[in-house]
Amino acid sequence: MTPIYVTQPHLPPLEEFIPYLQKIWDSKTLTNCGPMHQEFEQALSEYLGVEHVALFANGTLALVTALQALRITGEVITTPYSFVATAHSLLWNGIKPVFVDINPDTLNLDPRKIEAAITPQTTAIMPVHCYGHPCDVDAIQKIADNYNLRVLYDAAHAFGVRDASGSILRHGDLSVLSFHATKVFQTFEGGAIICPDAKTKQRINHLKNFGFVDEVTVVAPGINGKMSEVNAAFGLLQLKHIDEALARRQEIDRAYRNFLEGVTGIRCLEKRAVERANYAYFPIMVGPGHQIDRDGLYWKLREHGVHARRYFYPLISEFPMYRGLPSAQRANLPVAHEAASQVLCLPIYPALPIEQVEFIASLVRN
Ligand code: T4K
Repeated sequence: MTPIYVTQPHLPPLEEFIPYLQKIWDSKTLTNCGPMHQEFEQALSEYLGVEHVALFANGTLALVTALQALRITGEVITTPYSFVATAHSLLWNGIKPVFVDINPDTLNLDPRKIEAAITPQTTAIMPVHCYGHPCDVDAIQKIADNYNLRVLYDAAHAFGVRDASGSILRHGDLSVLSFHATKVFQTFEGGAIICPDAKTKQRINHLKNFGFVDEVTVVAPGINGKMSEVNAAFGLLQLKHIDEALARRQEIDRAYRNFLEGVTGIRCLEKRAVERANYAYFPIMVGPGHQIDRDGLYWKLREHGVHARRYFYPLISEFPMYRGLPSAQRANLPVAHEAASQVLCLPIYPALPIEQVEFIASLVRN
């Protein structure tokens, strides 16, 4: 039985990649922001409709650097319902995460609960567009403006998502993407910071290259966060195939919703009203009304070769380096705890045949 994983990268035919590699071989420039890197930054900012893109070796380094670029210190309000890299990027900067509960419908940071968590040490809010569903960006910005806080979006899941006025990545001070192999748009490993102005982009460029401005000038204790030429070249190729991949994901999302309609105790997350979604994940909530609980269903699917994933269980606030924080207490995060105990992300990727979607849905149904 060939396993059906939660995701599988969308790979173009290998021969399409050879001319890109040939160019790299000819130029002998392998990294340090060479021609592929520059071309990919330009192509991405055009595709996404954003001002500036700074490429990174992965999303986590991009998050760590984005916090440095904004000079964030003290306490940052964030969500416990995310991949652990969100909060780890704060600890790597010596910043204290303050967990705030999520909204039960969107599973994103609940703006109604943010104000109560603000203290004199709070300097920023770091929400996550979880599963590529946009946060309530207007409500979050209003709070940030009132309290003079910065907003850094962890947009690791939100490639290509657009609201009525354009890319979701335009909101806040900065947004961070991940191009990891498991993402909608991938460069094997990779990430990016989306930023609105050239000055910030320049600071980010320095920070991701050890702080170098020129051969003899170092302005900050920067890191090595650069994306290599091979990853950037692969990104350029992927861009040519991304629209067909997104369209295929939409078909799979639709098929799941049809096959799962009316199943007692199973809730598909409501589609958010956006101009363009990316169908990055297909989370279902396995409620108490279902015949078996979430973990029972997880193992049942595994027995049939279906590797669904419990993103995001356990909550970040449950891991040893966070659970001692006052904001990590269970009583502070009831919605997040309930979501983490019910969620199951079903396989979704462009090459998944609809018959397999039907098969997976039938296992959930019966
Ligand atoms: N912020 C958020 C909100 C994030 O979700 C993430 C990453 C980050 C920040 C940090 O960005 P990066 O630094 O990673 O760029 C995965 C990913 O490693 C991680 O990137 C991702 N979020 C997270 C949600 O999921 P795992 O532990 O689930 O990966 P893994 O190896 O179990 O892969 C899942 C399935 O995908 C496998 O069962 C098979 C398939 N797969 C995986 C890989 C790596 C493939 O078919 N090919 C592959 O190459 O963490």
